[in-house]
Amino acid sequence: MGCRTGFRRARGFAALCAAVALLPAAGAPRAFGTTTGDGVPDGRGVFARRPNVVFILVDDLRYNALGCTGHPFVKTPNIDRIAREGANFRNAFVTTPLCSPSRASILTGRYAHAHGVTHNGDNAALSHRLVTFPRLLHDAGYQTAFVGKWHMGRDDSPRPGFDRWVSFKEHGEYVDPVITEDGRTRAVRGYMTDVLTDRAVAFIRAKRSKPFLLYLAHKAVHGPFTPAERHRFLYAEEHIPQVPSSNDDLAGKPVLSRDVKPRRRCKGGPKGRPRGRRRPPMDGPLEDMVRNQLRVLQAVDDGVGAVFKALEETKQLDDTLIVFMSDNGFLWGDHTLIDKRAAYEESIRIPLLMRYPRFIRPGTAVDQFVLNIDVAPTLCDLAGVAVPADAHGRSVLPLLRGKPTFWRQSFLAEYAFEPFYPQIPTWRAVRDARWKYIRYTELAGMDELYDLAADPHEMSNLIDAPAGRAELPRLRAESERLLRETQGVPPR
Ligand SMILES: [Ca+2]
Repeated sequence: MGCRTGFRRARGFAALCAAVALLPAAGAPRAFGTTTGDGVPDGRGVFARRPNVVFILVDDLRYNALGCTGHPFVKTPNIDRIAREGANFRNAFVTTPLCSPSRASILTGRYAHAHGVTHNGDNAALSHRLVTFPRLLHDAGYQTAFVGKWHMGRDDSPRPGFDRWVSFKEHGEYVDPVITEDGRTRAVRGYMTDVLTDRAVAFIRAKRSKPFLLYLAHKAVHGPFTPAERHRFLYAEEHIPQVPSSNDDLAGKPVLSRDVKPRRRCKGGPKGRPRGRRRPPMDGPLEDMVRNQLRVLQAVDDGVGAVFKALEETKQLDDTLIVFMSDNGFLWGDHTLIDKRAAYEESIRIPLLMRYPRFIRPGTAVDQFVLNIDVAPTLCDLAGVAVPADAHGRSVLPLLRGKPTFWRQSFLAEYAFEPFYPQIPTWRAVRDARWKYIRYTELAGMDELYDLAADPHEMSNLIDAPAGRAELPRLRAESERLLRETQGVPPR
């Protein structure tokens, strides 16, 4: 099937999603529910003081690009401190590996097929209507600030629920950016990550009588990658290792073998040159791009250090939950791809760290599946705000308490086709501890099934193998169950 037909169908999918989404989500915030429904106190009985929240989001950082998540040479001591003194969620995933849909899922706790932000196009109007956790915390008495990249629409005007708003249009610029700050738009001198960190630190240091929520969403580490001047030559001598699946011959991936004029595909693996790039900073050998992304990350780590310092100097550190996560992973030549969007592990898997010593023991490792849709329920729960009844995610507080609890054993992920990226069609995937089934919903005969226990790098498609055929009915049923449970459109 050609991409034109896929696009028409994808638009239909998006329209259905939008129709579903607007019913429960539009309009005024919902009435609060009572609790997570799993016997966990909603916070009001647990904490004498409601914690402050510093939520730090980075863009396009794959899960293993930090010191604390196993990178061989990168130095991220400040980000690592969050994990060392808090929790590292070692199986964290996004429900859609794409910027805008994932951000809306983080903010609402809902799937893209329900909140309606299914693509990276202009979702400005819809994003004004989302019932977000900052909005709920603001209504419950939190002082709130948004600092950074909203990435849902070109409109940089304040979204509901924020007392302070510092943002910019679309992706912004790394050097001397134009920012909109409490209604005033102007160019500022400096490096974007540092500019945002300065605003974040000033908000932390402000005197106040209420708890606060700081939502700090960096432009970093999105391409094209322009490091801060001080990091320009960092890691110059380090060897960039090839990813394990860079030599995938794509024999079991007919989707990736189609001739659709890919824009972001690295033919020949990391040693090759990516084709079809439009912007000069994204040109060059793959190793240089990876190195430059790590250099861009370094300013984020500096910024996390500045946040720690501000919290310590104002004696708020242990009264503050710090969260660090990415909106999606990133494929650095995995299966010959450079991008996110695909259903493979490095695209859907993210780093997720939390520090809050009043609740989380230092060095906690969480191995259950935790998703981007769990962020909003968790932060509501911790702040003593009841979790909205229509959230699909769940508070992770039971996992952090370390007590046996019922938790999801599988999850659904999804992606809706975007015409500028024709290589990846619309898909829906279900993953459990061992298996992943990827259904390309607009294409016949191209589905994929992987045994992640035997084949963690997703090299061997078992969709037609006896072992795969034995698992397929169960995985299809699980996918449909999860879709129904989250008010999705059942498959044809
Ligand atoms: Ca992203």
